[in-house]
Amino acid sequence: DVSMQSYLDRRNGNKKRIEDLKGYGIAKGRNVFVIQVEALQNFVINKEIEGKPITPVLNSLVNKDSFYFDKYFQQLGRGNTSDAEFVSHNSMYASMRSFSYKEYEGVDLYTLPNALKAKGYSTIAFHGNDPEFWNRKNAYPAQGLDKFISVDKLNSDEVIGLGISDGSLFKQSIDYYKELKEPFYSFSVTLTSHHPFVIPENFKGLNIQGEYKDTMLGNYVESINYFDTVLGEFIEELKQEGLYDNSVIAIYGDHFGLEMHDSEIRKQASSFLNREYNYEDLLNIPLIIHVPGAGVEETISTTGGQLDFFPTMLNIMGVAPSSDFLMGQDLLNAEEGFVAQQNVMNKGSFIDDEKIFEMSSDGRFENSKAWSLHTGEPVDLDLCREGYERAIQDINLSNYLADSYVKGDKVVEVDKDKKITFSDILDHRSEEAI
Ligand code: GP9
Repeated sequence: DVSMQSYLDRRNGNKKRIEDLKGYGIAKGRNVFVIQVEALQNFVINKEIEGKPITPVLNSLVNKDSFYFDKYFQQLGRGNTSDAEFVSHNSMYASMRSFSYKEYEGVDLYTLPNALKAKGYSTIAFHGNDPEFWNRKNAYPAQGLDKFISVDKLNSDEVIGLGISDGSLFKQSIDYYKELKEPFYSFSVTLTSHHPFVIPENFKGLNIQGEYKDTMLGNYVESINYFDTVLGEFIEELKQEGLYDNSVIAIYGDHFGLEMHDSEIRKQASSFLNREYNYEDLLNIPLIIHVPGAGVEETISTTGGQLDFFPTMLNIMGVAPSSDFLMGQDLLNAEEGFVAQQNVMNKGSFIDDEKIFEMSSDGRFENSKAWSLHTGEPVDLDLCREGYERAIQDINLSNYLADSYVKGDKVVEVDKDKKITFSDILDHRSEEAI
């Protein structure tokens, strides 16, 4: 694929050859199921409570035909769940002025659904609440999500908490798949594990009796276990309908569920994890990309985040990005990981493969904190200066690019004489450029 190679040449200075790319094209032409899971945090994966696995289905996916990204982090702006969607589909930082689906409503951005549509895919989204919630109804068309199935088109036969139960949503989605032109891109946003995580007794599969019974942590893991159970049923239905073998199923969490700044919840989570519940657990969400029959079983521990989802999926789908304007990187082939934060942690904070840097709320670098991602030991702030500057520049650059799109500029103009391309900016990362 010549254009993928030319993209790599531009982005990586010719260091990577297409034939050396891990996972390239392993799901080419398959139907894509992306499931964004409400409040799914990474610590539940392969974890037990009272001797029972919390996520047996996700655990089994992790162990077969999947890439599992265990150092994957949320990256939101003002729009919470909807920003998880926006960042994952657009590989751009979310807006902090307003929520991204408002800020960029109707703006013609290059997105994962649009990239697949250009390859002949049909697209559909499912969500068990009002179509207007987070302005999805108005934002989805330009995002490339052509059909939007939400509460107005669904049977509200089973409602839990904020909307139609995940089990019912999955079951009802099957009928739509039967009618859709293949190949298709399906995007499901789940709801049942929404705060405060209380689900009816007869939906609880773990039957927690000990110290976590009826606590926030106990309710949280019950609701995640419920999601896991209905995910297993969904996969069985895909198998029965002959939709499983030719699929790729990508599952990730939208954002944290258990608040770290609530002392009681923090105490419960710390005691459950047997370590201090901190940002590295709070912001860590799992990403699992399951490719049935592909024979890949690998845990990728390069630090990444929702910004990296789009380029990673393009690699797996064997699609060359037709834009240089992706802020993230293909995590299967990245040499170094880097995730900037701007919402839960102050702007300038970042996580890389070694450490977490927490920018001080007084805006003074010297009052900030940094510690090792692996040992929790303090890290010298001098080692964080470069990452701090990059975190700010990346967010500013992304916002600048998004604003250019809003204004309808296709080329980023830096000064009156010079048109600068994204790869120029990437190479120089110069503050003046933005
Ligand atoms: C609302 C749902 C949950 O549509 O997606 O949103 P949240 O409250 O988590 O942002």
